Amino acid sequence: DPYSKEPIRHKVLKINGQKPFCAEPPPSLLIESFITPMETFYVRNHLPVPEIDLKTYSLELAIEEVIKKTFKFEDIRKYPKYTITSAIMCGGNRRSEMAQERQLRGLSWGVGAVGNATWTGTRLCDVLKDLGINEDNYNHIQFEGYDLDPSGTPYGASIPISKAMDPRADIILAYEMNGQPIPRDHGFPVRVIVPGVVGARNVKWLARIIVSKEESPSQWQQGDYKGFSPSTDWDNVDFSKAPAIQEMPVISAICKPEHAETIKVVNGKINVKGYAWSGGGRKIIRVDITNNQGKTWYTADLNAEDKNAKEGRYWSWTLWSIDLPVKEGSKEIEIWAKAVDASYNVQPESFKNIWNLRGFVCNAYHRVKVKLEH
Ligand code: MTE
Ligand code: MO
Repeated sequence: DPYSKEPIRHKVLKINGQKPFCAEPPPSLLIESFITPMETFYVRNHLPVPEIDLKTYSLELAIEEVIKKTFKFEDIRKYPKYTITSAIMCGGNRRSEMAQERQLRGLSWGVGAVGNATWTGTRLCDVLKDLGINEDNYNHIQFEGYDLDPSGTPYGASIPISKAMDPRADIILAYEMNGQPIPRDHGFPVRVIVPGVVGARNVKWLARIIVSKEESPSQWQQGDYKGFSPSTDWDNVDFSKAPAIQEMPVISAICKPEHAETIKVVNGKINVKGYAWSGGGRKIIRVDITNNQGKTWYTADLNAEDKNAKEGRYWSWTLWSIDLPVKEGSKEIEIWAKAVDASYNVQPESFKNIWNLRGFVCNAYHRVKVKLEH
């Protein structure tokens, strides 16, 4: 069994897939702190977790097929050390809600396929600068992991070279998560963090960085993590016709109370909490909450703690909270949330017209129904 040497995981994680391991924390726990603890950070593996010895670990840097450098762990650490705070979100986060609209294929994620952590390491742009490449001659930076499928093919993904070489993109070859060595499930000893970009490009257990004219040939770049129209089905889908998902759109979720929970009304109000995030470094500027299908909108208090983030480089999530008024004597309430980002992008109202066959970018208004106790 290639899965016999998996790490031990926290009991609180809700398991969506055992082999490969995929799991998320419960919503109320998810938003308890601005920085997500490593133990309860969601895990999305596609293959068995590789066993890597720091002493023999190496990272290859290649231009097309030619290996130019081989770094040991210490070589990576010689570069100036940077720390950023960034959320990572799976492209399938909140897929279970889209699946209720119409059947689709993919793991049934709730709202917990996201986490916010500090990442410390070497900037990708510094390493690429040392390779002496001319950005005009290439188009993509590919990443390969040490995790292999049964045929020996590694997990892989790529990002555009313009993004990879931009110091303002804050892309980190991270060797620490929340100030500790990166745990095995999250990419020990080195993973790439591409802030504001879909989780799938944040390759763990980094084995190889390839400067190329082409995108990563991997299944996860070419034949997955792409979006389509609601009328595209498995009979007519052509994955070569859609671009790979990179930056994520604006999204939010209500995490407390959870759907179907019973909660106590205090002074005519209930406390509602959640997160909001947008890709591409676009800060969350507002979160709107309604208790009556949008006839009245209330603005939530934002708790955007990443005070050091510069304009256009807000990679963290934003936690929000509101004391929402409820109608006197009402037994049930449906709460909706929608977020607005710095470009005034707003979430779509429903899943109907954004449904796609693989269930990616599930960012419609989040809706929960709760029972009230007066
Ligand atoms: N990197 C490797 N090598 N193998 C993987 O399976 N999964 C990707 C990405 N990087 C993956 C990977 C996906 S789809 C996501 S959403 C994130 O890692 C999840 O990161 P996490 O498990 O640290 O939360
Ligand atoms: Mo993912």
